Amino acid sequence: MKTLQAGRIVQALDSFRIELPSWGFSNTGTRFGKYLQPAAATTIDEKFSDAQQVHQLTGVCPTLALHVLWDLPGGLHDVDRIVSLAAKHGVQPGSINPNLFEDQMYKFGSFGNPDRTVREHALQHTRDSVAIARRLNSRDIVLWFADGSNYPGTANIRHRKQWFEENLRALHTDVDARQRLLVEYKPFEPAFYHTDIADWGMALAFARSAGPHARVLVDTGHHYQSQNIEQLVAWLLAEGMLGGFHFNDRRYADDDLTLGSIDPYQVFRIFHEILLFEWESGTRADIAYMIDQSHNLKGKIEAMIQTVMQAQELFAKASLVEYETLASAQGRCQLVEAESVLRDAFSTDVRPVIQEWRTARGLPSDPLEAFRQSGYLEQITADRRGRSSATSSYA
Ligand code: AFD
Ligand code: MN
Ligand code: MN
Repeated sequence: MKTLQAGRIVQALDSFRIELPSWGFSNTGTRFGKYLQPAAATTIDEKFSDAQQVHQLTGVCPTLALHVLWDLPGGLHDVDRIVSLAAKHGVQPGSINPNLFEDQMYKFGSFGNPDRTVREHALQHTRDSVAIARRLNSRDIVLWFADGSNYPGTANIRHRKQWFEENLRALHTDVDARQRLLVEYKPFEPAFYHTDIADWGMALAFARSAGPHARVLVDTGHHYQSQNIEQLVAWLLAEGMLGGFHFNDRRYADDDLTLGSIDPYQVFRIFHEILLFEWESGTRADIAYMIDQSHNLKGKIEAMIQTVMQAQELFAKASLVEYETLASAQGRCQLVEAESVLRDAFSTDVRPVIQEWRTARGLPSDPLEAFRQSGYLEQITADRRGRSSATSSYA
């Protein structure tokens, strides 16, 4: 590999950070049941401890996304505990995720519920979440709604749109200059006829309507089959409205599979659009890279390390695209030449340089192998055995 290429990989790796999800360390399941893992985290302390392992072994996961009802059941009263856990484990609180889908009152929706009192309750929960974020110095509040309907004729789609706009605008007045509302979209599940924020266009419209501190969050598992995700990423970048990602992969639906396990080239193309935008604009895109996975079958920590390593590898590959060569070939409509610029970068084995990058920073060259050798899994399995319970669908 040429020295210049290695230098670009090092620069890319130095800039790349990815957030861990607290819910990725605890037992979860599908609607058909859960396979309990004895080593799964059952407390927020254990979630921080597991996140610490991943960060110490990879060096690029300094923050942990928190789910308000699961990680701060006491709301603002739990903030001091989170602060002390963050100091103890060396991982800071990351994005704050309100829970607008588990409470029985949300049966017919949260922000989109026809009952004004439910909408007001949901708004208050998100306001509490903004306050928690401010106390924790967390910038992003991630808004994902399960709201929708299962049958034609059971919901007034335009009324629900208006109720969302009203609540999002009201919530936005609570957000201070340092914070952001990230509006996430998902085409279906759990609603199967319509979802109130079903695609990136609806999320974009809601974010714009809410106010200047709202952006769109792209969950890579939340798209229809064969949707061109990098195209909408390029649009959101051009519009200055891309807030961040929830990374996972999908084969059929919102499967929360390991990033890049099904289509690594798509993840590379997403990273390419971002890095090309940064090269052309001469600016750093202000994007929150976050993992959203909670494996039912893979080992929780092993799968998290695997995702981080995959993300680094694909980001490093994307950093090798020769932009001048690409622009020239595109300008001359030399299709094979232009396509080959991307394919050459994607085909480059960047792992040796990544291993050197890790070693040079005092990190294990193979974080997965280091984790397997560390004895941490055996230790927590013994400590936690019997405590995992089929509590919540996600917690
Ligand atoms: C589920 C939802 C959505 C949300 C995540 C965390 O589909 O992706 O961001 O839970 O709340 O995966
Ligand atoms: Mn998500
Ligand atoms: Mn999801």
